[in-house]
Amino acid sequence: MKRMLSGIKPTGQLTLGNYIGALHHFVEYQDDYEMIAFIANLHCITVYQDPKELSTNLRDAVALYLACGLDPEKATIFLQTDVKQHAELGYILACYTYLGELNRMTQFKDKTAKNEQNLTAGLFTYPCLMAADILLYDPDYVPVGDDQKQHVELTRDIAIRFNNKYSPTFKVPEPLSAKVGARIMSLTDPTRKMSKSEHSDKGCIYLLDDPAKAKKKIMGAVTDSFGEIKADKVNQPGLYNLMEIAASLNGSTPEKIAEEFAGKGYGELKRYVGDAVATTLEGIQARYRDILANNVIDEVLKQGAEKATLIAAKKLDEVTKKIGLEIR
Ligand code: ATP
Ligand code: LTN
Repeated sequence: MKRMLSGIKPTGQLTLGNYIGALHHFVEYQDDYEMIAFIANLHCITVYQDPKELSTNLRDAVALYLACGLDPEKATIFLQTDVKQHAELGYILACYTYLGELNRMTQFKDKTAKNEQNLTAGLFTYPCLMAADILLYDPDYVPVGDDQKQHVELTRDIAIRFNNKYSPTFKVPEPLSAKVGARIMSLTDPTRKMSKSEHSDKGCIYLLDDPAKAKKKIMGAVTDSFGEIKADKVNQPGLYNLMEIAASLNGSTPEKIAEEFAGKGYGELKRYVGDAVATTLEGIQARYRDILANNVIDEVLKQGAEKATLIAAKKLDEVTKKIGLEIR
């Protein structure tokens, strides 16, 4: 069975973008692949987090992994800091990554361009930790949203470099992102990614939003004044984004939805999308409440960390030996 690995960093509450771009695929893939899904808590602190909020978000993220349908019997689910090898290999791989490569990472460049103050070294080197997260487990595929593809490309370069310098050690993984829903946009500004770090609450739907409130956000989404429903991502990005949301949730495509709604009003389309979102959230939230009530999270994480550590420890051992870090 081929292996797949991915992670989410819950710097806030998980969003519909996380669900459509990532989580939903983890669930789809768990039957046909050996799925490893972790919570990237070390990545969260590249930007300051309130300790109480962070801790709550981590617990919620695990509960939401399960509520969205990840099954701990099939998938390995764990918290990054429970497997100490991530941080160690992250440091090692930073020694095989060039400053120029990190300087080219768009996520970091965007933050620098925004003139954000006090950017940390952790934020700069975070792609090295992400490479470690991946390479410890030799996955074949890494399912991610569009914004993360560049980091997986860098991971491939680091793996190839290390393999060439020593001997084959890491599997070179492929990024995997879906044709529909790899980049869900903000409801208030369809040129920007729907993001939990966004300032306006109206542009982003959270998986724990009240379904009626989520529907309202969809009804208030920015569209355009053409007055005609077409699947035109370039000229009608707001409308296209709404169709992409519904298409991802209902297993359709924006083009098919545009055909169905041709000649109808934007309000009707928005109601359809809003219903699809509300139904999805209701299902997830009902399971989320059950999971919290049943106190299963600690046990899931314990078992996941045990399974993950077996793989990670073996790989790190191989790496440290090859580099010559051990005294024989
Ligand atoms: P932020 O939302 O704060 O920018 P992030 O999206 O970069 O955070 P994660 O929460 O770790 O960070 O993202 C987890 C996964 O969800 C990644 O694979 C990411 O590509 C995907 N993802 C996040 N937002 C979206 C979106 N709007 N559309 C599609 N996929 C997304
Ligand atoms: N960097 C990712 C989260 C992440 C990840 C990973 C995804 C950390 N490690 C390994 C895939 C594989 C993010 O910010 N979205």
